Amino acid sequence: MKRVITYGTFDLLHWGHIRLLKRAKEQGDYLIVALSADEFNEIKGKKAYHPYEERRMMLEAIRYVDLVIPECTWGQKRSDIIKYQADVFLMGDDWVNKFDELSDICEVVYLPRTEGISTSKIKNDLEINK
Ligand code: C2G
Repeated sequence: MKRVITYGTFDLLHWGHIRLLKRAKEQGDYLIVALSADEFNEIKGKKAYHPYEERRMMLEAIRYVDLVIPECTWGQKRSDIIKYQADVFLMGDDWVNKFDELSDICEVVYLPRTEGISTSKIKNDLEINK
């Protein structure tokens, strides 16, 4: 059982997120998503449109996702990987090299982001066309 873990806010869930989760699941057999809590988003300087519970419910409805846990701090990744016995830590490549220090305890994988879609693009496009 190869276990993969990934982190994010996943706000205004879109096809770029889904492609990331699909490819993440393809790296193993079990996918854990550490979902940014609302309080952590404040630390990240992000204000999610959907609160944590709704973002969690939407992620849990995705066939590629096996478990959703809260992400509350930047520093929890190492203990999460140990606690959940993750074999692969995976992020989109906007984070490339940012988490390489985790490579002593798991495989670190960065996948190409999906071009042409993002939560901020959705917000901007809706603002322009309203
Ligand atoms: N993503 C992607 N393609 C997009 C948009 C997002 O592949 N068009 C990926 C990101 O690279 C990330 C995941 O989808 O791996 C979630 O994206 P966000 O919700 O924007 O996550 P982020 O705010 O980057 O949070 O501790 C890490 C942070 O929690 C990551």
